[in-house]
Amino acid sequence: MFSFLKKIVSPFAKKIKALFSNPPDDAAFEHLEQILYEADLGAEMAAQLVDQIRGLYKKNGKLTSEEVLAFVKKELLQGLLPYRPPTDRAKPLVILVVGVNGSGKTTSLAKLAAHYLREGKKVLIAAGDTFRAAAIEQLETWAKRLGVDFVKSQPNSDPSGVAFDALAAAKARGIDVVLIDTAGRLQTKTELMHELAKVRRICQKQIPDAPHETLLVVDATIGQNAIDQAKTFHQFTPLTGIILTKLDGTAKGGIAIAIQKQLTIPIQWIGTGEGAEDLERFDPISYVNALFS
Ligand SMILES: Nc1nc2c(ncn2[C@@H]2O[C@H](COP(=O)(O)OP(=O)(O)O)[C@@H](O)[C@H]2O)c(=O)[nH]1
Ligand SMILES: [Mg+2]
Repeated sequence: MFSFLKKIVSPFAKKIKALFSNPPDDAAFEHLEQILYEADLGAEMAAQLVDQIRGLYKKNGKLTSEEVLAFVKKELLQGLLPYRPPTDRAKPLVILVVGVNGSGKTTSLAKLAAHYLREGKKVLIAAGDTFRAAAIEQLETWAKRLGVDFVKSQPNSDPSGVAFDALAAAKARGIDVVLIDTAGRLQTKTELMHELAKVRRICQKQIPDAPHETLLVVDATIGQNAIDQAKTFHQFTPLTGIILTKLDGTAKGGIAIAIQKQLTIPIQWIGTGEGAEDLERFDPISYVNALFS
């Protein structure tokens, strides 16, 4: 699990260990704060951890680097939500995928389709990103490649209409999982956020408790902005989970921990590449363990 971490984030533990192999001076503590900050744990958590470790050294000057590492690990694990598997009781299970432009929504949706296909489910994907013709084509290409049902409408049409048609088709065809793509939107554009709320309302006209999952796709490389994005999206369209993408392209794996410490929305999945297979379930506790393995 989380094998990609070995390549990119593991040096994190190694760096901390090296730093405390000799009794630390002020520069060592500053360096530690920088390492934690660069790993994207957030400025506040980084500063707090460093203060705590300074305190530990005051009490015991003979602290070993292993003990420092064990302390950091214990602190990171504290308060992390345990893994929550996605809902799978509803049929069809309706999953709405939201997020800003380029975060990896469409790719993640295709990865989810591949995941449910492997589970033997009948999958339908809906091209709710009606903003650009190219977005509809991108999803249609995935649908063909994966061999799943596909519902679209005209470019620039109302995305709620696509959602409505997709759920009607899913009910008629005995589909197990419906994945609805949406156009990228900045969380600061209120009218676009209201459009998402409308997509949800229209889904409920077909299936009263749909969407069962609303997943925010967040690019891990944007760092602490991820937290602001999640907070605002959550206000307009209650999120049940997060897909954190592009963890393969960043040494900042700490953002996953920062998100889980600051929000009560679980990261359900992480994206670790551009292929349909590059999606892993996220369990925060195993993740922290992997960071330190
Ligand atoms: N390396 C990497 N690239 C990703 C990942 N997820 C998406 N991408 C790439 O990010 C770009 C934008 O993805 P797309 O799904 O079109 O984003 P959307 O605008 O949110 O729908 C594409 O080039 C994807 O291949 C990931 O987990 N890792
Ligand atoms: Mg897209």
